[in-house]
Amino acid sequence: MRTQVVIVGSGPSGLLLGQLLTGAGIDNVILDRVGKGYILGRVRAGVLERGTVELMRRAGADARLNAEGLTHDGFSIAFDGRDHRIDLAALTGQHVTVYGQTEMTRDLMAAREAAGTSTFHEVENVALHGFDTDRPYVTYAKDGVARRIDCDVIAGCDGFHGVSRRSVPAGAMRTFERAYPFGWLGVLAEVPPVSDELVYASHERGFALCSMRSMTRSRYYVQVSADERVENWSDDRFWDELRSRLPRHHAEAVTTGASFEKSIAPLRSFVAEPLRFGRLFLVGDAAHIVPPTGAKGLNLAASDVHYLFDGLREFFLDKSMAGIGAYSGRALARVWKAVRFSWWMTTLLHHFPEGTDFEHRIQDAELDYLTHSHAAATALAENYVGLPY
Ligand code: FAS
Ligand code: PHB
Repeated sequence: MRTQVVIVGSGPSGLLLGQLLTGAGIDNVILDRVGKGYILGRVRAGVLERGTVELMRRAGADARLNAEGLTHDGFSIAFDGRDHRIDLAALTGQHVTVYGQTEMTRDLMAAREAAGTSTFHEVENVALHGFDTDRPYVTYAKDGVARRIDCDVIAGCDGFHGVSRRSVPAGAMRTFERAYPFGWLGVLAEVPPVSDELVYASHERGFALCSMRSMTRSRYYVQVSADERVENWSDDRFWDELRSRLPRHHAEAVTTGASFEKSIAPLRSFVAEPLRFGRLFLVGDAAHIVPPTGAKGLNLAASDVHYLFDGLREFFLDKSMAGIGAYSGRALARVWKAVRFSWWMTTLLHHFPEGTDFEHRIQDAELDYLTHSHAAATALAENYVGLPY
């Protein structure tokens, strides 16, 4: 088999890139090691930047997003028993859209199927070859049969644990990492959210986040230790702990109910440099990971796709290498600013058990500054809505 671009990974990165390439008449194939059901069963991001929404429009996959996505003009930071609203619209003239990554992925899968473009799910042993030449190819197995796809470019959209980054020769890549001493225990429940905007709560017992997927489906998180196990958390224990970390008026307004998804996500910051290795390009979580505090992971995957698609369109349609040559530098410049913001917001809002009294006072001073300075709130707001591409 031959195609122009092999995309490894059918998550948001791979599907978004595939749709843009198809729309530009650039042939592509997606490979994923799991099935559609497994991908759609993963619960992840919930907040989309304007750039991500625009890419969904360009991908022809924004109909449901426009109909069901919730426009949010602000969010609150709660501490010391009070709420402090960050007015995104007044501070930046922009808003964010609350729409689950699962639904975004579902829409992109439907658009890809409508376009009749190939995705091979439940493949095994994907291996990347010859990407240091101009004749790369990918091998894999499907139903026990070995297969090969010759191509011009490989897009590694296969997430943090994928094969693409691992295929880069030793010494050709630098990585930068910080692990946090805690994770997020998240639940999904068919109950109305406690507020019509998100509430990020900082408390000495730990961080909590009140989010949503709709006005009837809530998404809540509490900070837990890095070694915590989800089986230690009944629904009752979760609701009690969540309410203990919220200001009274929110705690009393929480509608509890049976969770239908409950999982713990570790928190880490990670960046690989560079993002290009000959004809192999790393995209999204294959290249970088951020703690979800700033709602940047999915949105960074989208901006990577924007830069790479620009480059591939020049490469295939204008026969120019300039765009693919600039991809890594352009993408990493935005990645590092989002990594900084996600680290800053995580450090600001979480409780560090090993933290010194000095560090706890600095957190208090940062929150005080943030909620009394227009400049500080504007800096937070412009990062939260998403810096320009
Ligand atoms: P993905 O990991 O989504 O997709 C990679 C795909 O590649 C998968 O389908 C996988 O099956 C496939 N793959 C892997 N290895 C392969 C191989 N060897 N061969 C073939 N296929 C392979 N971001 C936010 O903005 N806000 C959040 O609240 C948030 N919460 C998160 C919670 C959790 C638990 C996790 C893990 C992440 C969260 N994120 C959040 C970040 C998340 O949304 C990612 O940024 C987003 O999924 C990135 O998309 P992709 O780069 O497509 O990677
Ligand atoms: C979510 O709804 O899953 C969500 C929202 C905002 C975040 C992180 C997660 O910062």
